[in-house]
Amino acid sequence: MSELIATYLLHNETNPDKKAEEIALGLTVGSWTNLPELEKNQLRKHKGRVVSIEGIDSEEENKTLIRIAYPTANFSNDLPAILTTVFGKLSLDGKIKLIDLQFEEELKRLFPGPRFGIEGIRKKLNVFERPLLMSIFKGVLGKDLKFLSEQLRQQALGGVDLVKDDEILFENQLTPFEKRITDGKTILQEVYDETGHRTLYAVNLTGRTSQLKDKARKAAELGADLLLFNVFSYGLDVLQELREDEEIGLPLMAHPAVSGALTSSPEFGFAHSLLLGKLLRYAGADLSLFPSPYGTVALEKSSALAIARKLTREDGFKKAFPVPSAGIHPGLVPLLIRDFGIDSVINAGGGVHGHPSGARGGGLAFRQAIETTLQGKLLTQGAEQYPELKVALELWGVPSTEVTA
Ligand code: 1AE
Repeated sequence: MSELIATYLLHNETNPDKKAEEIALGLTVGSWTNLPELEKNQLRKHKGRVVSIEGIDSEEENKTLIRIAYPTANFSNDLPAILTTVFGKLSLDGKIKLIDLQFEEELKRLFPGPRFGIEGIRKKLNVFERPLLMSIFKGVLGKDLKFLSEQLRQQALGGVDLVKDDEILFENQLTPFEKRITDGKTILQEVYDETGHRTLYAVNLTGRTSQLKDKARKAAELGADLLLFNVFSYGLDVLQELREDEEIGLPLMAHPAVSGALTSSPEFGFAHSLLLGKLLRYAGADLSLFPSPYGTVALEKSSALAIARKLTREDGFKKAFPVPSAGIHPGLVPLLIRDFGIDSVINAGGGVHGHPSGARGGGLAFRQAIETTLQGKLLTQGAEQYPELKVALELWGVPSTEVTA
């Protein structure tokens, strides 16, 4: 019998064995024990199974990891059905966190995974030997296309590989979706003709769910490079729908907006690595943004690394880019490369636009920080060679324990 195994973390559960059995029963056949023999036999193949119960040593708290196997016959092959089965009512039932889901091969094959993945995005850019650099439009609400175009040009001239919309830029009259794509293409082509540097633009796909596919298809028709998507404002299955649509066929960049409400508690919700790592990858994200351990909105290092692992380990799908973000400046580059390796994207908004020489200077400072780090040098050494990096380090500093990657 094919099964999906869910791992949960229980806090201060006085009788974990009983709780585990209640979950295995309650989330599947419910009142199985009280039914006549014939019905019991029919229901047996649908009952959940307690796989393991494991106490975790902790001085302050009593924690238990339990694993429950759910027959795949209980649900249809989609994430809404799977999540409702393994964490539907249960998510409301006390201190319980869903840590992981283990899919058997047969079930896993029904999910698409990234269309392009790390390799496909790298091929589009022809950049293979370093982390990619991404910047974010900032301060664009209420601004027109002329403003956006100039900001895009400056970012591209700074040598960034990707520019993404701010996730809070929605459909509006001053910078409509379709014009952002077409004008953006013109600017980026001009920069490419001038400098030979290719930058791709991720446009924010927003609006009502019923209109997303048409909008995304139009984006593809207009030659958009990538789509940015606020997955957790919509749902993982909406991401999967976009991924599976052959007329769209664009790389998908998943923004973590709203996900903190689902992941941040140590006692409730989903593990970061499950939601922002494994499930985003299964549903088809090519890039996943999440807070790095170092910036303004920081994640615990172990959580950030666990997300990256789920995005990049061998799992039968293409690998997706980890994008540790939020409050990133050039001084943090060595730490990011040390922790996330070269198959990651360094992503910054304020750290690019806040550079005293503007977005071009900000982009250059990041590229210089990456180059210096990959040469095995300290940033302070790079600053002797590169004025943009020197200014950035003076402004934002270098972590007190400077590292080479
Ligand atoms: C975790 C997402 C980060 C993000 O989307 C964003 O806009 C960051 O901006 P900065 O780099 O913190 O200015």
